[in-house]
Amino acid sequence: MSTPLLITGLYLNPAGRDVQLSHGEFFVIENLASAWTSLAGWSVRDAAGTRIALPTTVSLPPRGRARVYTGRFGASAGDITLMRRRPFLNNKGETLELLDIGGTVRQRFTYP
Ligand SMILES: [Ca+2]
Repeated sequence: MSTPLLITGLYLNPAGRDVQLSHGEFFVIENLASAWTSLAGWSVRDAAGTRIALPTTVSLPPRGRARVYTGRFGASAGDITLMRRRPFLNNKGETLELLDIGGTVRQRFTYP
């Protein structure tokens, strides 16, 4: 299925706390479209079934990408933070689903 947004990377287990400032776990999301794409209404779901909404106020530029940090602390400019206090990406491996506004699974990304 064609999708404007795609998960292209998972960084599951950084050294230290997984929700620490600027060095925590994250996934990478890319906008494949030639227009800006809003993340509003999109969500991700991990293998344990935890579903997390992406920020409603963020759009990615054409062909743009961003790191989506689990943590609640600030990251570098252009990165996204989910503001969660606890990590959710399984350190031993993870399958992350990307769901669109209608709740349809558009992608399953497994690492490793
Ligand atoms: Ca983790």
